[in-house]
Formats: sequence, structure tokens, C-alpha cells
Amino acid sequence: MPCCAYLALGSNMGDRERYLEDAIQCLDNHEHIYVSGRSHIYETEPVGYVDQDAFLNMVIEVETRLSAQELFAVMLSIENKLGRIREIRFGPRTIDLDLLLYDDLSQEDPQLILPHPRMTERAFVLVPLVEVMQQRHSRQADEWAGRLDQVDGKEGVRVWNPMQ
Ligand code: PH2
Ligand code: MG
Ligand code: MG
Repeated sequence: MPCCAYLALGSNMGDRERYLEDAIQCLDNHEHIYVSGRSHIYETEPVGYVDQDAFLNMVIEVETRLSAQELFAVMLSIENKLGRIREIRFGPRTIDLDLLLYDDLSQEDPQLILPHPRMTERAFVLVPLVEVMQQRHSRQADEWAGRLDQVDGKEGVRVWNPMQ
């Protein structure tokens, strides 16, 4: 049985939409990864380090036979391929790929903590996550919708319309 994982994507440098689409394409091109669902793209106010440009964020669902560790390694290699340079923590980035959930796996490995340790506080993650879970009729949708109700900052997360 393949497992189901949720990934958060973010970009706030250069052609932000292109980076998101290229990352999805790279993931889907991988022999053992199938992109099974995607949220809208949202434009979001920066959180944490606020003196930077607005982000585009979205969440995708993937089916994979890779382990969490292997999937995470593929994600890092895609970040590198798409020109990610790590400078300021929480600062500007061409592409950021975060592994949010991998089936029901819960682990404290400092290299890869699951579920993602900051996801419950972040409206820019929870809004697209709940959208894609509801669309995919995930059994976890109600639980995460409940957490989204409690989170602040939802007004800073808006569906992105490049024509505006
Ligand atoms: N990522 C961060 C820090 N702050 N803010 C928004 N709106 N979107 C992000 O993806 C984001 C952020 C570090 O990963
Ligand atoms: Mg991140
Ligand atoms: Mg990251």
C-alpha cells in the first residue's frame, strides 16, 4: 500500500508561481511519487520574520512508497535544484518544501520531526491543508478543520489571483 503524505510549499522570491509549479512537477516526475491532490495557491503575509515580501503558499497531497526519510531527501534535493540558498532562518526563499504529515507517523527525530512541529500555529499551512483534505475526503479533515478554527492570522491568507 502506498502511504499518503501532505507537503507545504512556499515561495517569496522571483517568479513565485513558477517555483511552486516546478517543484510539483519535479515531485510528480519521481518514479515513486504521485501528486494526488492540490490546494489553491494562496498569497500570505510573512510570519515570523516579517520584513520580507509576501509568500505564495499551497499544500499538496502525495501518494508514495518511499519512507518518510526518503521522501524528505527527495524534497531537499528539489529545493537545491530549484536554487534554494539558506541564509536567514525563516527568511526569503525561492522554494521551501515542508513535510507536514506522513500517514499517521509521529516521530521526534531532530532531522525530521513529524507531524511538522510548527504546522498547528500557521494559518498559511492550515488553510490550504484543510482545503485539500476536504477535497480528498481525508478522514483527518475534521480534526484539522477544528485546529484551523482556533488559529489566528487567517485574514493574512487569501486565495491568489494573478489577474488582480
Ligand atoms: N515560511 C517561513 C516563515 N514565514 N510566512 C509565510 N506567510 N509563508 C511561509 O511559507 C513562511 C512564512 C519559514 O519556513
Ligand atoms: Mg517552511
Ligand atoms: Mg523548510
